[in-house]
Amino acid sequence: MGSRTAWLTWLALLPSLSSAAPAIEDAWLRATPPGAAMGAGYLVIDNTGGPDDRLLAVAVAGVPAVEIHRTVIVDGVARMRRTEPLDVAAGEQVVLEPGGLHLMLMGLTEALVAGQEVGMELQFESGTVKARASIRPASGAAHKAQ
Ligand SMILES: [Cu+2]
Repeated sequence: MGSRTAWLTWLALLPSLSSAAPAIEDAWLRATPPGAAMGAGYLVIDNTGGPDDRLLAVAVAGVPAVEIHRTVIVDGVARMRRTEPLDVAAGEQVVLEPGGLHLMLMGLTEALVAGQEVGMELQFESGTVKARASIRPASGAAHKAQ
């Protein structure tokens, strides 16, 4: 009984450690051909258990610069807008997927090879979340848009 009470007290004192950071699901990067300087990444930010949050920055191992972009259609032409910070409202899932929100990977010096995995860090206002992203072949619908 004593240890259980202590544990609950500790949780009450440190709520941010137990529930604040969103979860990252299904993170993946699109494979790139040799010599490509840019790539794209996608994932789902699950904030169903947390308060309002914002994604401030993303780092991907081996990638010099990462931006958060949103693809918008302007006069029938797809354009990308930088979208930082990215609002992640309480109780919401924010989906980064081809044709919409995405991570723009810039300054690539090596190809992203399908089948490999890389580590990434997502810096939220509530803290930093680590995730693993798989690299998937650039095929099918992925060709249509960033
Ligand atoms: Cu982009």
